[in-house]
Amino acid sequence: FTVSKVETTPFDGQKPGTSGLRKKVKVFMYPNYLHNFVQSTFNALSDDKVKGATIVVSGDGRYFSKEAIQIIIKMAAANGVRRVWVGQNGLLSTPAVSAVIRERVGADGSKASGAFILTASHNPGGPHEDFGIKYNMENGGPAPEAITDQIYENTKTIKEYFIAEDLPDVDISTIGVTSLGGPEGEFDIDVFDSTSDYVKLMKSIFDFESIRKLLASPNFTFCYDALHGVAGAYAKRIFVEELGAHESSLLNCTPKEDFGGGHPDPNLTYAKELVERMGLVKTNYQDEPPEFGAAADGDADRNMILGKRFFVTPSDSVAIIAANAVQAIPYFSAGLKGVARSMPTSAALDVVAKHLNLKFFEVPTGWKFFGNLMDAGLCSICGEESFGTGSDHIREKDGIWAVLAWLSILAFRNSDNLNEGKLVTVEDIVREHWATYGRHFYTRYDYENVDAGAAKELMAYLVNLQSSLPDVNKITKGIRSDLPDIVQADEFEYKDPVDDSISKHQGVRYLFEDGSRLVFRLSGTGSEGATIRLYIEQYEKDSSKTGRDSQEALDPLVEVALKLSKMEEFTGRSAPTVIT
Ligand code: VG1
Ligand code: CO
Repeated sequence: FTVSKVETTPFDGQKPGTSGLRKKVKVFMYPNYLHNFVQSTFNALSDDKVKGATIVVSGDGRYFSKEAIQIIIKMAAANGVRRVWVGQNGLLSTPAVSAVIRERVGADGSKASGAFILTASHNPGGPHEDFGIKYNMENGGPAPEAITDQIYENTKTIKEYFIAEDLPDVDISTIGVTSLGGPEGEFDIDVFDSTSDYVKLMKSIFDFESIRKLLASPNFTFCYDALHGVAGAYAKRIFVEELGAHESSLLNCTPKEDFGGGHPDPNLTYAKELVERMGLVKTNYQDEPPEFGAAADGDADRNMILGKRFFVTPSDSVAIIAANAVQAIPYFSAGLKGVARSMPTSAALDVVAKHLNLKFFEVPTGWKFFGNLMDAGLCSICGEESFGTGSDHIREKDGIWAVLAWLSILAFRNSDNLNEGKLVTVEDIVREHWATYGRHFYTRYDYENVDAGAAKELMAYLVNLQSSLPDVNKITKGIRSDLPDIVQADEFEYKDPVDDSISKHQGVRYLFEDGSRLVFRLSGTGSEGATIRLYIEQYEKDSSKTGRDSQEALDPLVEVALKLSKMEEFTGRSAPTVIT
């Protein structure tokens, strides 16, 4: 093949958000739009990560992925990359990409130095929906802000990109290596099985035999919903082939380009079929709900954990995994190095860390901040309220891992009595946890696709308000006199303890004397307008009160949050789009 230098002009708005660049498919299809971003990424990387290097290109299989993969292969060849690794059919979950970067060794001993991940995660897919791209580094984690800032700078000044236009399209449906000659020598495209590296890693972390026994027990029933995302490919291999679950326990496990027209977001609103099956809403379902249910998002890094007629909040989930990991999961048997959560995630994990005397970190939203801690050996388990949970086995959150972690805890707790009558259920485990550590009532309100100007004004208003505690307290007492004082209000700022980098403006927080919190921030993953997220949390230590209904317990705080922020006045919305 030969290398062409193509002239181009910059596009506005190619700033990577919380997790890469996400836009409507039709935007990505503008001539040169994807090309500019990919070249800007290559230009932001040091030479050794491009010239002669091995990179991974794959994603959740959403609409436009196949075209994008061919373009990136041609641009990689033209930029001097030596090898491109592609999951079969272009499919790799986000956690599998991370695992492949860290674990896979090519036939010639090569290792990957990074990856383009093609996904917009939980955003819908299809010709009229979203596409996305992000770059992950040598450690398997998302590019740090220094790199994403540089990418953005490059997109603003880009004048040319390089592409091997005459390189034939590669058949990515067939496993095998294609070698082609270019001006700088050989260039390989290696199409490999999407699941095997990941499955091998999972087997090294968990005791598959004990999970297999749990799934085989007549007392235990199981259900997994991939919401038509890439998780389906892994669910079949792991839950059915390796662990013996019945094929009928899998819902929507064939990956589709448009996620069946749905919203591949594992929460109580969008994972409707699973929520019905698990008995969380009244339906015509006749069958007894399964004991355990879980769902994933489009790229399989998120998870929702459900028990029979029972929802586990993601903030509780990470705390419970951390509290049980050493006993229940072989990978952690030597102890945990530390734990971490994102700022808006509830403090359930903090209480576990204190009890178990573990190092603890609170980082801004987005997985990239956990990676530095893990690379420095400071953190083993971490999570976010947004249905993201993971550990230092990779540098991304990991939906299937979270399910295996819960199955391990259930297997461990039931190891003596599996076949005699009573099962220790998901609900039992959560209620016991609350009895020991107290409960963090938690809810998140999302106002999606709000006018961007109005969202900015609301945030500016809150930032300004936050600076005077007496004023804030005067207002809140006027709304609900029964609430405790707000003792601290600020804009969250994070100094990375490893590289001392500082991230500012990470959300406005109002902290109450009793540990309750209100947090406001703007989403960084949307593709249109702005999304305001409001996070509400209340801590209850009294075990006679931890069983209360969550919405009821949070009612006073919700009222204060909405009135204090003048939410309806600013946004014109009387209700959120989604509540999780
Ligand atoms: C959201 C979540 C955040 C998560 C991010 C990426 O970001 O709140 O916790 O890390 O999505 O997840 P934001 O900026 O929209 O609040 V994924 O599964 O979309 O890669
Ligand atoms: Co995701």
